[in-house]
Amino acid sequence: MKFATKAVHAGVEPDPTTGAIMTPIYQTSTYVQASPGKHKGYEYARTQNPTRNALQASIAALEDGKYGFCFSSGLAAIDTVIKMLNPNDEVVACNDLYGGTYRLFRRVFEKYGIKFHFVDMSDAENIRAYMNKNTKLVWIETPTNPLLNIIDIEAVAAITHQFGALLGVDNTFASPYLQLPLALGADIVMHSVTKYLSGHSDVVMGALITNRDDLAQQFAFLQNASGAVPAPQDCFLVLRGIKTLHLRMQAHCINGEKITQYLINHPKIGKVWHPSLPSHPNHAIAKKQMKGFGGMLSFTLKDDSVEMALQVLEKFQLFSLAESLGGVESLCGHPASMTHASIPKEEREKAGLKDSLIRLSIGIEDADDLIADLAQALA
Ligand code: P1T
Repeated sequence: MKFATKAVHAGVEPDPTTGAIMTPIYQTSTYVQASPGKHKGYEYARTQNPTRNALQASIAALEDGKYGFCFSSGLAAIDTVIKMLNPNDEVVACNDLYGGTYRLFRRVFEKYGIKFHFVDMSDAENIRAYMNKNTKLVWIETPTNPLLNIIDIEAVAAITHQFGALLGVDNTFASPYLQLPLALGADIVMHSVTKYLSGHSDVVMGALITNRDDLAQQFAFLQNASGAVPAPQDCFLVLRGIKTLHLRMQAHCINGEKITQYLINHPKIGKVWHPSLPSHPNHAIAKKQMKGFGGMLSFTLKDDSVEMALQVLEKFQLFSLAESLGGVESLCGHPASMTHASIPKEEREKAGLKDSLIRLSIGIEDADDLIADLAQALA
């Protein structure tokens, strides 16, 4: 089945009791049993819920995966992956990544004896120096947040597997419409469903997808044992959002490239980070592993001061100044003080994230209106 058909249909069956074409919101905490252990496949809603099952099947299908699991946030999904590890295990992660992921690794899991290395993976070979017999997981975002670095998934998977470790790919910025990490060798795909999958800025949710039976068993165990499950109404909203994922992503990509072109030709702009640019160091890899370049971009001004960046951010009228991304409406943000404030300044700067960086999540509005807003804010 082609992607658009899966987005509309996968995981969703007419409701067996009424024929309702849309999966109902099964707003229940428990299920009645005929006698102890004799039930219709559902015992308790932390363990299973039909609305969640439909969504999990839909997201698994979109990623060309066998199994999908949903969690109450993207971070809860990553938390589940790290909980498979043991003290003294090591993780090699990319050095540019969402601030909350960095905080989870360093401030929550390090104290349980798990060691994290943050590595520039613009060349996949860079990870070799950090791989050893204790390395159990390589964790990447591509494109990365907020610097839009592109990591060669196939190349990283090959090295990861030589060392017997697992590769997890946070596919939030690309969405499964643009990139399918399992097909490129990843063992685990993760999403902040909050973003493109949901698409309408009204849900916080996470997901894990895998083809491996052993990992699926562990995810199911941890989903139930730790209990960070999403609510049925949120699952319904994401099922609804996914039906237009392909159309939204096409619009995000078209607008993303138009805005990039506008910015690179603007006299007040210093540097633009977007994988569509031939000058992007891994443009060729983006072309190889992605179907389009996406709607996220970052830039700095020629006047590279934080004060000027903040002034521009305050001037936007159509772009809303807010954390998050991937919704139909355009957002702007200041990573250093917002989404990435939990990464120490010296770590941010080592990864190339300046305090003057502005990040845009390009929505699906008319590009002319977005450009007019940029023009007036930059003026
Ligand atoms: O917010 P939550 O659903 O828990 O997802 C965390 C997360 C994980 N991975 C990536 C790549 C992300 O971008 C995020 C969340 N990011 C933002 C809120 C943001 O504005 O960047």
